[in-house]
Amino acid sequence: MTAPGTPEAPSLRQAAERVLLGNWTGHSTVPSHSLYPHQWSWDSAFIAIGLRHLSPRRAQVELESLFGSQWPDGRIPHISFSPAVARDAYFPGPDFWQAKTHGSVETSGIVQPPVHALAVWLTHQADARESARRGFLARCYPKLVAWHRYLRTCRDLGGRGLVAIVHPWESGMDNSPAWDDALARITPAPLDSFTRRDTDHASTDDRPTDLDYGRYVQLAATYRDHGYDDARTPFGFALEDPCFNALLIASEHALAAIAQALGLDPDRHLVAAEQLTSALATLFTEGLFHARDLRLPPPQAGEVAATSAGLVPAGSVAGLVPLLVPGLLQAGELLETAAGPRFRLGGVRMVPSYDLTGPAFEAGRYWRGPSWFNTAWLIHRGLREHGRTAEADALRNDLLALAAGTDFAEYVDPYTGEPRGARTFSWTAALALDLLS
Ligand code: 9WN
Repeated sequence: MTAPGTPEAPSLRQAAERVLLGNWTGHSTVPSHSLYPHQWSWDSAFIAIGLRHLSPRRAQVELESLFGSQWPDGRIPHISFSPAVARDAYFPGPDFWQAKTHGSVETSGIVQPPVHALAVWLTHQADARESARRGFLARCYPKLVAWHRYLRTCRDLGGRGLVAIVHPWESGMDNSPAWDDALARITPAPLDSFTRRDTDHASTDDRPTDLDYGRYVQLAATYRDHGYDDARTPFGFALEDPCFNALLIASEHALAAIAQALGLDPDRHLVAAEQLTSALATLFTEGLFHARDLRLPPPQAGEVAATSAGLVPAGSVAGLVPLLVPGLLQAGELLETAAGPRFRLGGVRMVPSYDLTGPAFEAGRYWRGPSWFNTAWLIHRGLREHGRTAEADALRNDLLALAAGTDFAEYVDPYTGEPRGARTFSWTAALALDLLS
């Protein structure tokens, strides 16, 4: 369904640019001054993808300032804290994470999905001559290689060649129902041991619950107390997420293009992409990619395992994101699922974050149903990748109409389009700008 009243492109473009200029801090962009007043990892990648149309130079600075917080082991932390912001403006802040890697940059210790190589490549292409003159790709390439190496070695916790996330925040889809069963095994930190700040700025109905937060805090504190050492931490939560791994594949393809542009051999990246793609296939069942729970207790005698492969039954939008993988063998079945009753691509205001028919569906609560602009952008890219132009055009129009009609909301009700969470949210503006360009 295309929402009526798609605004004139020039005014929407200007409005999106105003959001990005307003959220710019001098070297990077905050997702939202109120709710998220620091630099977030995958946000910066999406933001650069839009910002490149406004200022390729600024998009480069955005990404390179994020890479400035990279750890010696190659990880790119999910938050890079701004020293200009009050230490308790966001929870958990720098005092909780206690992670100062080098220099004076304070960061979190977990990661987010690896969209960065794709963002670097797209940013370079926005002004390839000037980017080459500035040595942008040459500086980013070794950092991206180290980042992917970290993920493919330290985070291959299942030994299958897929990356595992060790915290729901690492998925970028914090309270997705796909994490519910795994989280239920985690004893939450006492609620009086921390103070949330998110609910100062957004309705409690639109956010994760206190119980979720207790578990998030517990998991992060365990990792922190083991020095963020992947070999030593007893991870109670470890899952292979299809979105995270599909983005790594897309980024390996981008790294191959970057290597080629630099006159280097792209083969190692193409081989990595191929290996990841065949490992990703083990997450496919019943028309959708599902997360694999690496901590699933073995079935008791006489009990039948939920699925033989340890796959989580909950279906989320993360399972559709592999559509952007070039040459994906499962694309046809995945497209059927996307258009079917569970996700109703083209039949609701924008693709929902969780199965519309699922038992945990909530139209307004964060990643438990609402439609998000970044996942719609990724699926739009996947539709184009697989030649589904009409569906891609319709999703593009839906995204633009909703961005315009909600003052660039963070997420929306998939049925009504009602805005939820933050407004003037950076990646919503950036990705709208990208689709207008
Ligand atoms: C925790 C910044 C981030 C996004 C995530 C989104 C939300 C943070 C939070 O905001 O997560 O990282 O405080 O809820 O879930 O995808 O990167 O926009």
